[in-house]
Amino acid sequence: MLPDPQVVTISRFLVDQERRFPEATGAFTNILHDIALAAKVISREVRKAGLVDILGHAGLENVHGEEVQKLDVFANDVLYRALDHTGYVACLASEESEDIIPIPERFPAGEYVVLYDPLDGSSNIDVNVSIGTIFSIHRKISAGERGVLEDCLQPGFRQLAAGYALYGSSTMLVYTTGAGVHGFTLDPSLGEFLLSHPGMRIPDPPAKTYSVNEAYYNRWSAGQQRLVSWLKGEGGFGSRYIGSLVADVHRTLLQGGLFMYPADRVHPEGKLRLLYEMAPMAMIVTQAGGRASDGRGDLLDIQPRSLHQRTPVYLGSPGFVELAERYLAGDPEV
Ligand code: AHM
Ligand code: MG
Repeated sequence: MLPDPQVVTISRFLVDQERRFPEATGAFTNILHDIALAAKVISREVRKAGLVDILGHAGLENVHGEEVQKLDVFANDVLYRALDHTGYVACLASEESEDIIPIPERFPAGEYVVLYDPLDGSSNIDVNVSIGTIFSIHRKISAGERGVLEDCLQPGFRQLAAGYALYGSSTMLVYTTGAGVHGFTLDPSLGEFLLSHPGMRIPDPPAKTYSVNEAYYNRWSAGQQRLVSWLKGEGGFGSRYIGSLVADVHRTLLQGGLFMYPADRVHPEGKLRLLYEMAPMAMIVTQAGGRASDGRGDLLDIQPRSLHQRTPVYLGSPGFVELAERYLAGDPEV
């Protein structure tokens, strides 16, 4: 069947959105466009991941005598090469790189900073479970021509845009620029992201679902233990945990619920990264009518101190996040 010509591609959607802001320079639209292209390239490679056994392993040569890259290294490279030369970006930061990634001197630098986790959950690749790419965009705040660390260490509420690509049973791109959350599904035959989820909102009433790695129960604080005992007991909640952040957040966005990665004895700061993972997810969820907290207050308010800082996270339907905060604070009323 032919696609309906009235379907909206991501390119058209981005241009239409830009027209609504007469002062926009187009730089921002171009960055989002470049990220969407990178997501398509990564998706194409992820779809081939199951074939590595017959085509060749990372670090080895494949049957064509070409070096095979690990997928997370590949994804990191694709994003870098999609963004480094365009003149729109001041500097980059990736979960895969220890320091900020400067724009090479031979290319012009721009006004925006892009932070990303190129392939989150990559340990899930071998078992054919969904994985994803996460990104966050800030405006450069330092005075120099090129971006510096300070430009990357901005609190989440200053993000101009955030999004993720989910390589699931379909590939989706979900993003926000602070005017709602919009989701696009990749039509592999057209090679286009098509608008499939305009104006995403966390449903109310939400699914009564909690999502946490409960194997860590014995490492948790008493408040965290009481919270989960209540959820699955009196609260009547069900449980869903994929162990792949983008997929767990995506489900929470579509169905509601409470996703948690708490601090525990082994991960005193939590496991997930503030800048590459949680600040962007927090912006998306908040824009969709939900909340994201570090267990004490809004995650978007945290002032980062370092690039790879971790944070505990409680994210999803606002009432559930507030309940979690009350348990963690030892509120005797809950
Ligand atoms: P990674 O950065 O090593 O890929 O780990 C990130 C992943 C997330 O996708 C997921 O939410 C979390 O780790 C799961 O951790 P755990 O196995 O401790 O439950
Ligand atoms: Mg990650």
